[in-house]
Amino acid sequence: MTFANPVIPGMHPDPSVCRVGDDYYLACSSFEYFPGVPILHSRDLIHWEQIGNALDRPAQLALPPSTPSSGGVYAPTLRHHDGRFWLITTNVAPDGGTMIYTADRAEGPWSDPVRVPIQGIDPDLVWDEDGHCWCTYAGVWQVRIDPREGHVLSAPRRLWSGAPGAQAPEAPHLYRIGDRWYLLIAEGGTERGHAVSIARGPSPEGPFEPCPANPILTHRGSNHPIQNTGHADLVQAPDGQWWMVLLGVRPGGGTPGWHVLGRETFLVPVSWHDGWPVVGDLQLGTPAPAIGDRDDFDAPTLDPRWLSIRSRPDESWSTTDRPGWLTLHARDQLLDDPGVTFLGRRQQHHSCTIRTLVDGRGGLAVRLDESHHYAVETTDAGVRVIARLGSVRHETPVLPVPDGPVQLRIDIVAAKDGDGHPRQEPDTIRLGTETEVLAELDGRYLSTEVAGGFTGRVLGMYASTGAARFDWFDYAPA
Ligand code: 6LW
Repeated sequence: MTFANPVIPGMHPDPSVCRVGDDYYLACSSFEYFPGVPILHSRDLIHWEQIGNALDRPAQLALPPSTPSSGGVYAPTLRHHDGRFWLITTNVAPDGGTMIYTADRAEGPWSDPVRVPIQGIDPDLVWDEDGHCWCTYAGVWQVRIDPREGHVLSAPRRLWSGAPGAQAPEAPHLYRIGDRWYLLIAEGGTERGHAVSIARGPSPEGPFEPCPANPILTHRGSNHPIQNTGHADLVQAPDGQWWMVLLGVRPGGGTPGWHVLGRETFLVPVSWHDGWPVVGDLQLGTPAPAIGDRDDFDAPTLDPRWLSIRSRPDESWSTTDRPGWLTLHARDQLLDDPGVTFLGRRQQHHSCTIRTLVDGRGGLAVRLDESHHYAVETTDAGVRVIARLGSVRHETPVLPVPDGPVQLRIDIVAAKDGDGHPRQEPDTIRLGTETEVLAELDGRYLSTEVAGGFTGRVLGMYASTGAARFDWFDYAPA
C-alpha cells in the first residue's frame, strides 16, 4: 500500500489510535488550545477527517489564563471497550490532572471528566481478560483502576525503566497480542533523540523482557527528512496487518534545523518475527495534490478544526450577529496576552496563503505562542504588521486604507526541498493586504526549535478592539 506521510499533517502530536470494525479513530494532544483533543476518523489509516473534539465544554477542560503555552492537555490514549469509547489524558494546567472521558460515539458528545488520582503524564488504559482495567503512565508506572469512578485499586508499581541507558520512558501503551502482553514506550525525549522501544511479558503486570532490537524505531543521529520519531501506538487492520502511528517532524535548515508545522502524525507498517514487532521503512512518499479550504461562516456552529486559545466564551464569538460573518468580540487586545479572542487552524503545508475580509479592529496571524507570532491587523487609521519574537516587538508604520472592510493576506513561502533532502533556507512570511505587502519576515523564528514547547504554527483571525467581523477565511496550499 503506497501512501504519503505525514498522514495527518500539521500539529497532531502524540497520536493514539483504535479500531472499531472497519473504522479507525485517532486522538492527539492539544495543549493550550480549546476545544481540546481533536478526534479524527479514517477507513484506511491514510485519509483522515476531523470529526470533533473530545473536550469542547468548559466543564471538561479548564485552561485558566495562567496556563502557559504548550501547557494544558498532554498526550491522550483513545480506546474502545464494552461498546464505549474511552479517553484518558492529562491536563497539566493548574487544577488539572489525569481525567477519563467516555462517549457512545467518537464524534461525541463526550462525558464530563472522571478524575484519576495518579501523578504522571501519558496515561494508557487497557483491560485484561478478567475485566480488570490497568492504567500505565510515564516512568513507566502502573496502577489498577476502576475507570468508571476513577478509583485507584492498587499501589503504583514500576513496570519498566526502558531500554538500557534510556532516558524518559514515556508514552506507554499496553496490548494483549496472542498469548503475550506487549508494552510499547517512547524514550529519549520528544526532540531529535526520540525513539520507540518495546518489551513483552506474560501478564499486564509483567515481568517484561525488552526486545533485543530496541529501539525498534528511531531516526536519531541520521539526516532522515523525518525526525523526532516516537510516541507511537499500534493497531491491527481487519486483514491482520499491523500498523504503527507515531509523531515526527519535518525539519528544514540542516542539523538540527527547525520545524514549523509542529509534531505531525505518521504511519508505518509493522510485521512480526519471533514474537517481536519489526517496524517497516518510514518514508515521506509522494504527497497527493494539496487542496485548500474556505469557511464562509454560514453555519450557526463552528467547524471542529477551529481552535481558540485557552477558552471560547459563548459571548466572544458569533456567526449569527451578522449572518454569514464570523464576529469576534475582543477581550484582551494583543496576541501577546493569554485571553485574546482568536480563531485559528493548524498550518498543514509548508507553503500556503491565508486570506480574510475583516470589518472592524482585527487581524490575521501566524501564531506559535504569545511570544512568537507575526500578524497583519487593522487600526483606526489603516493596516499595520506586528512581529513579536521573544522580548522584541516590532510594528510597521500604518498603511492608510479606504474605510470599510479590508482584505488581509499572509503568504508563507517555503524554499523547495532539494531532491528529497530537506530545504535549507527558511520560509518567507509576507504580510499585508490583497494589494500591498507591508512586511516580509523570516519564518525560522516561528519554529518550535526557536520558541520551544510542543506545538506548531496555528493560522487565524483575532479581534483586537471591540467587535471584529470576518466574512470568510481562505486557506490555500501553494
Ligand atoms: C507528551 C510526552 C512528551 O505528553 O511530550 O516529550 C509531551 N514527551 O510524551 C507533550 O507532547
